[in-house]
Amino acid sequence: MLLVRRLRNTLLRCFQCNIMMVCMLVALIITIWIVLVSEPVSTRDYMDNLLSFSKMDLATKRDKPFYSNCVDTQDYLSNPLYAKQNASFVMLTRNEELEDVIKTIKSIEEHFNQWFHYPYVLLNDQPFTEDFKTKVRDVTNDSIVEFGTVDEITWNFPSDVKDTFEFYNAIENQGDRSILYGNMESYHKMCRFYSGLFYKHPLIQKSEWYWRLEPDVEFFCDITYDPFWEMAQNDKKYGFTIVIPELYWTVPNLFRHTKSFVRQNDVTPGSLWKLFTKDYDIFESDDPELRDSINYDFDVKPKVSEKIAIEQLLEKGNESERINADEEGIMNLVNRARSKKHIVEDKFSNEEYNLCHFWSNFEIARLSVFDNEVYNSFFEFLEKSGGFWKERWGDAPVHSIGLSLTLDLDDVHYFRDIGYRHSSIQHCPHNAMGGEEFPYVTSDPRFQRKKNAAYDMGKDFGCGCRCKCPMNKLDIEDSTGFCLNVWVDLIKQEKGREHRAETFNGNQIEANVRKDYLKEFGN
Ligand SMILES: Nc1nc2c(ncn2[C@@H]2O[C@H](COP(=O)(O)OP(=O)(O)O)[C@@H](O)[C@H]2O)c(=O)[nH]1
Ligand SMILES: *[C@@H]1O[C@H](CO)[C@@H](O)[C@H](O)[C@H]1NC(C)=O
Ligand SMILES: *[C@@H]1O[C@H](CO)[C@@H](O)[C@H](O)[C@H]1NC(C)=O
Ligand SMILES: *[C@@H]1O[C@H](CO)[C@@H](O)[C@H](O)[C@H]1NC(C)=O
Ligand SMILES: [Mg+2]
Repeated sequence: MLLVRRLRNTLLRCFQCNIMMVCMLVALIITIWIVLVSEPVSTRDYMDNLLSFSKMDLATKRDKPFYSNCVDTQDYLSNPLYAKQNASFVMLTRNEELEDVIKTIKSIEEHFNQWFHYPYVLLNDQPFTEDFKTKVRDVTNDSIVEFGTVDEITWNFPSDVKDTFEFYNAIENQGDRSILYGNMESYHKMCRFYSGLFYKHPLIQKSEWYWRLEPDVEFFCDITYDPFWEMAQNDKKYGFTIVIPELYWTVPNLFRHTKSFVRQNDVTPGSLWKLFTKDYDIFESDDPELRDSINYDFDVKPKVSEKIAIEQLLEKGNESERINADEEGIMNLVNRARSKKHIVEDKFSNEEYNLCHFWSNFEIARLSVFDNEVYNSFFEFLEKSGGFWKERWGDAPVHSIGLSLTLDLDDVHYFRDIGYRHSSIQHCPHNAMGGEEFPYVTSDPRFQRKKNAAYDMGKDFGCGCRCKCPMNKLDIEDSTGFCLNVWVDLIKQEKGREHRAETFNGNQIEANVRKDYLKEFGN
């Protein structure tokens, strides 16, 4: 078990630095070593122990599922305290995606909206066809559906860049470098639109809240309460269901520009900032060189010893005094002179983007988290930098980092109970125990289920309601748990005192090392 814990710590540290490849190699070697040397344990067991969040209770005082079991929806709706919220579903899509749009709407209707009847807003950069509209209206039953077009001025890049050689060259170049979707102009437009413009659309502005959908997404559990209402009741402003790391080469300069924005506008980020940044300022010391060169806990001892040994060497200008102990100092000096300065590549004033982001194809949020002065000027700033075409900034990292300029951790909710799939990534929670007491009741004949429809078995710490998770698919909580781990780590700490890394009292450590050194070598 000690080995497993050590391996887990190594892995976690690895994800935090940018030399991921090297670390993964090390992790691989350690794994092979463990498998060969220690008692035989299957790899499967290791995976289970490594980051098996799906079996853990992640609820804390600061954030937990609003309900940890099914709710009697009829009861819920008739409670006089309940009020339907000013909210709508939002989906940007194309005429040719009709089939996938229908799949999504059927899924959300069956699992949630047949009871709550929130309206839909569908947007497109082209006008929707009559056929598209009719077929979408068919599946939404009595929910209101509105269709909007994104005008060309909003959809296109600013006129001073959109037809330039640099623009096409940059986009083509990203294709050459195999950046995912990098050479698709329309994908860049979509990301830019979702990053800073969707919430300005008149149809979206009609609501206070939105729930973002995409074609071909799937919900696995019943959502038997109203997420908008619960968020309002619990002072939550933004909800996510998947948090994962971004591909580095889509956003190499996003954080650099963010830091410039923060500095130029004197912004004080909220505590959510900690979820997305790696803090390298772990060594509290009067020595700026030590502060800068110590980035990880394993740097502390070697860097401080090196400094003391060199310092002692240089202090002894008196030749006759040079004793054997100085050899260590000389070796250190030689090593330091030979070594390249250790660089954490993306470190800006001791911080780095850790690549984590809320997977924004699912979002339940207040529009005001984007439509405010700070976020709007942040978007303007990013737009001027050209990163939406020079690089392939996704709306997910832009949303996440942008939100953290104003939001605190407590403003955010993890919808752990919402089972969700988009493309090949999915989150599906364990069912709560005792869910059988809450039968499924439908009024819509299309969603009739067999009397004893089979749902997953309830498990300890489960929070899902009537989930039917795909078999043999590792949950994202367990397969890519690094960012979720950061979230859990932060949200379990006391408000206002969240730390991401252990910090060191540098002056004290330095004094102790000096004392030991003098005891051993001094005269
Ligand atoms: N109208 C329109 N919608 C688009 C365009 N590109 C992407 N979208 C929509 O934007 C969302 C994200 O695009 P998608 O291709 O699914 O990206 P992915 O989910 O990141 O793979 C989906 O809802 C698409 O329908 C476009 O050029 N026009
Ligand atoms: C819903 O919110 C929007 C935006 O804040 C507002 O303009 C609209 O009047 C609200 N509608 C209702 C019914 O309260
Ligand atoms: C070297 O230091 C010793 C002891 O501090 C002293 O006695 C000696 O005179 C010094 N020699 C020189 C050359 O400065
Ligand atoms: C629409 O929903 C209502 C209840 O909300 C139901 O009575 C009706 O049968 C549904 N219509 C269709 C076409 O499924
Ligand atoms: Mg998609």
